[in-house]
Amino acid sequence: MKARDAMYIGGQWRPAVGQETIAVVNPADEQVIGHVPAGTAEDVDTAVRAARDAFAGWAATPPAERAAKIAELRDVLVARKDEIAATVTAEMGAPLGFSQMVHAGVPILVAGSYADLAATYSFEEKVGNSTVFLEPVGVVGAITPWNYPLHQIVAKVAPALAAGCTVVLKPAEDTPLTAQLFAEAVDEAGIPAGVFNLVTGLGPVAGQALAEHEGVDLVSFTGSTAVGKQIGATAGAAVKRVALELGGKSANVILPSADLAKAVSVGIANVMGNSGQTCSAWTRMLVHEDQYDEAVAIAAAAVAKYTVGDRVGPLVNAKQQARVRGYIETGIEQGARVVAGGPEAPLDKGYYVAPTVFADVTPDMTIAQEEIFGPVVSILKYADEADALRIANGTVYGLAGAVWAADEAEAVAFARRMDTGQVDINGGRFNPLAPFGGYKQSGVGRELGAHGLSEYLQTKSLQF
Ligand code: TXE
Repeated sequence: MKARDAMYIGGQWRPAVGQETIAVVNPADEQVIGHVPAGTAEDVDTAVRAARDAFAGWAATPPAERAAKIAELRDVLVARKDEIAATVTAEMGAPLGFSQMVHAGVPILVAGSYADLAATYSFEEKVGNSTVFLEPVGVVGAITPWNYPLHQIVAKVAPALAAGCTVVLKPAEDTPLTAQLFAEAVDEAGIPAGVFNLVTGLGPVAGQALAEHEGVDLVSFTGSTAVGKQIGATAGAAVKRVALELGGKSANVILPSADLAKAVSVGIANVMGNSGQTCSAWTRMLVHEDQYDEAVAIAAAAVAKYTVGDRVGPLVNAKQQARVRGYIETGIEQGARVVAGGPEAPLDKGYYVAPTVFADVTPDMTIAQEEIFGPVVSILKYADEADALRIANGTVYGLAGAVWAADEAEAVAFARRMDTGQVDINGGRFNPLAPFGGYKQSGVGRELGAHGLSEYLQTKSLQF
């Protein structure tokens, strides 16, 4: 995918108002692979106007027709799957196999699920003597991160379009090529001009202008908790709808009855995938004290299989690499024991971090509290179930998690007491229809499935 020096607004590729550009870097070899426009508030304004102009027509388009367009978009994503995978790998570094399966594969499932939902969802309900209409909120400002460049876009744009909203997207500055490819796919699918618009640019410039724009009715943001709080405050002051998908520090709770070897090795795999740059990653492994040493040994053996460069890609940029290495150093300073990996960069070139496992981690340590966003697992010890629950719930986050037990009902009972939005029981299996989102500071609102669609709707009731 060759970088375009234009932005997709009102159904056309147009140059930005200013001359500034953003360099796109391949994190595996640190080479610049292209430049894209750094949009400004003026570009955002043009895009929001285009989305506003397109809104009435798209909102009035019958849901079945919107569904057909989303299905066409899904088909284009299928046809361009290899190109998507190669682009994601080039700009954020994930191994190609992972990009094909996850970065290109999952958005196809999600787009398909919204093609189905748009066709079947009840946009009208009867309640007593009232009819309730579920109407699109309006113009959506979508701000997305780089960790799952296409998934994060599709998880916002597909439900917004299904609901009848129009969208202005500001993707992460690290991964604009995937966003340009998505805009091409929207165009190819014949989605009407202005329904989807793309403005590339820096977060504090284009992102902030989009979040603050008066013509935006709903801001949907995925990214850091710090920026999410700021966007939530801005939206609150303007009485504007907001959806926030923020950080996580998810617990992988291995109850004593579980298959220990499986729970530990799947737990390691869960964090190593995407080099730990997953908001829902099970970064805290909780093991009963009687099984602790055995679990640490299994984890050490499991992580040894994750060779750097081959199975574990680089982090997205130098800043994230420095941040993660800093967390590893903090872990050591605070007394955690390195079982594998460590802070040294494993390769001379590329933003790599060694797959790292810490033992003897206590709940108050920084590495057990803050989101690291790298290939780093902390193994914590618990004395009994009450202790495990206290540790699991003992962070400001509540995005995801896992529970393992011989008896499913035992795992479910524990999961119900966790303050978190999604829990995998004995490994779980990805479900594109399952609502995803956070308790506590992990966010506001849900993505995916019917719950994700309802974020983009507002209700009007007529009494008879
Ligand atoms: O996030 P930012 P960064 C977490 C993770 C990571 C940390 C920092 O812990 O280490 O955040 O990552 C846009 N107004 N997550 O610095 O800055 C920005 O351009 C409006 C978790 O990359 O939040 C990008 O499009 N927008 C996470 C998006 O926000 C602004 C995924 C995310 O970037 C803005 C990514 C502003 N003032 C990071 N400043 C998850 N929940 O999956 C930045 N942006």
